[in-house]
Amino acid sequence: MIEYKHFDNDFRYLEISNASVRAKIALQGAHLFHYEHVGEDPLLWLSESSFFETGKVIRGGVPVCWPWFGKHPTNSELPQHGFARSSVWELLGTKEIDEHTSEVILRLHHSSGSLQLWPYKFELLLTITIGQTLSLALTSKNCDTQAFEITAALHSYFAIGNIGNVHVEGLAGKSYFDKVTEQENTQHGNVSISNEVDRIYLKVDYPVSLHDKTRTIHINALGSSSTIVWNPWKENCVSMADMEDDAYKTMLCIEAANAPGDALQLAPGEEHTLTTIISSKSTRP
Ligand code: TA6
Repeated sequence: MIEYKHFDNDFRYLEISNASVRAKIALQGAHLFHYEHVGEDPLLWLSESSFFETGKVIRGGVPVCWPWFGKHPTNSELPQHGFARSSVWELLGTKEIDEHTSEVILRLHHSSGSLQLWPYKFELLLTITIGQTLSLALTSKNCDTQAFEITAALHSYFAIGNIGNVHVEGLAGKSYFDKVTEQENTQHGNVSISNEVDRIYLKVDYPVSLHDKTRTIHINALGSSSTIVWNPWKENCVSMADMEDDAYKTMLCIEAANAPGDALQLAPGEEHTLTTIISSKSTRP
């Protein structure tokens, strides 16, 4: 079943439930902010103090960062991670594929507002397939008469038991840009987190796996060769209005991306799809 819902302030979202999963998608940002297998803990992390307000970004789930990832390369006054996550998308269609799988397709295209921030005509489609496996496929199409460059990320926040007990497998030997130290580095072994981590790994061979005490989450991707790993750690959480002070303990972002260093050029009429495919396996004895 797929239903339209809204919060008291009229902030609209879709609630999806089928035999296997429950999910919620805000129309603002085409933002999947809840996903859980029936009877299990949510797979995606959502901040207890997230905003659900027009124009404010939801903290958690899967924000769509587009058409630039991170700070705008030349104009620091433009919004971090682009405008797709704070724009209201149009619901293009929904489908019950089978009793365990639902599909939602959302669309964003250029408007007078977007052209002021980014001077190109585009169409963006996000197809979210909600089943035992979760997939998000973001198709960017150049509808302009000139080529443009984009960077993008499906900025997935994963829910974990405790940051001290998790590690990320699949990035060993990969080069990364460390945004905390602003240095290039190479990953040795698995990634464990014991302080602020904000890294862009390049030329990644998916899948990347997040091992927690009671489950392993596999993150696969297509049309992506970079992965971001982010945990803000304590001081940054304290300074953020939409994160509890200790929120860093229960979340980790692992993001399929076309990050700076892996930017895409799209010629007029050309399109590209960035997909992340997420599955999990319980490791409870
Ligand atoms: O993906 C990691 C990152 O780019 C970090 O640098 C951090 O700022 C994070 O995203 C969250 O950004 P936001 O704009 O949502 O606060």
